[in-house]
Amino acid sequence: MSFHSGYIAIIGLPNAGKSTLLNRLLDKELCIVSNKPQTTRNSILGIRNFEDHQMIFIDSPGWYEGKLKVDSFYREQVTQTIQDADIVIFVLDGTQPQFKQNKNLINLVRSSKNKEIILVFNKIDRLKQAKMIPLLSQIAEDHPDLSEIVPCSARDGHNVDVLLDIIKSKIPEGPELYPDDMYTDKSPSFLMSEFLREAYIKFLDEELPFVLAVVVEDFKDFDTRMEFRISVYVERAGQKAILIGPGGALIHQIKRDSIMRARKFFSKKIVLDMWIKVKPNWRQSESILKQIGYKI
Ligand SMILES: Nc1nc2c(ncn2[C@@H]2O[C@H](COP(=O)(O)OP(=O)(O)OP(=O)(O)O)[C@@H](O)[C@H]2O)c(=O)[nH]1
Ligand SMILES: [Mg+2]
Repeated sequence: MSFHSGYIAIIGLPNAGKSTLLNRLLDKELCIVSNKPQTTRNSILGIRNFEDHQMIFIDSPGWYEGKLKVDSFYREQVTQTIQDADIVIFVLDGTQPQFKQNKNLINLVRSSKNKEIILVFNKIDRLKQAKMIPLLSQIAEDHPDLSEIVPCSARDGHNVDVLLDIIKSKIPEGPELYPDDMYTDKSPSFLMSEFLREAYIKFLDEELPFVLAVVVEDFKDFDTRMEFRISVYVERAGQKAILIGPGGALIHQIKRDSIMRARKFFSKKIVLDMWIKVKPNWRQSESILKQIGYKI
């Protein structure tokens, strides 16, 4: 029996539902999700093992044409993700299917040769059939280079099994690329910092979650317990005060939420020692981005 394996990139605009879809495809809450755009900052591998094939999904940051140093870092991650892939899943928010904003990203995918491109038309739970069908035929007509168009709901899982079958039929023959007990390339430290960011995005208003960086300074893994020492960087002292909250209320809430999430994910007791620190303009400075763990 031959074995099949391949890399499957998941790309699209911010908030399209890429990370929700990846979690569905993996059947695991690996990636953080929120109703605010620009939640994902790093490309993350999620590996799903079957008897005769291995699917290696790559979640990526939403494509955003912002001017900050950090925005070009995110775009670079998307470009790299596409290059690394055998198959590209382009996730389109079906409730806002604007192709104008997707134009540069579509061109980027087109310029990478020899890849199967699957368009996932997502969030169909929020769409009426009658509205969807003409939209889908228009997309098929305008984009003849698409291998498949799959209407899906990443949130409720509708058609995700169909998508898995399509992916399976397209992954090339190849060896097992990762050990069969491995489900991601990311360390527990990385995942813990993501769970913290997810909690901050949930509890803070629009802007603030995006000016913070979570860095794990120390991590210890025991049989039944994980210990993390973490710094959270913000740009100004006023922001630090907000993150701590009156009488430390917010910091306690964030800790409680992310500890619960991590405990469920790792099935271990979680000990979290967390400090908020100020580093002015970290998003603009290459050296600070490097210092806090962004590889540029
Ligand atoms: N109704 C509905 N909502 C969805 C669906 N898929 C994702 N969402 C919601 O859309 C929002 C964005 O989801 P994410 O998975 O974080 O989107 P993303 O594309 O990874 O976003 P970035 O990481 O910011 O680029 C969240 O509120 C999700 O719950 C879907 O199929 N239906
Ligand atoms: Mg995401």
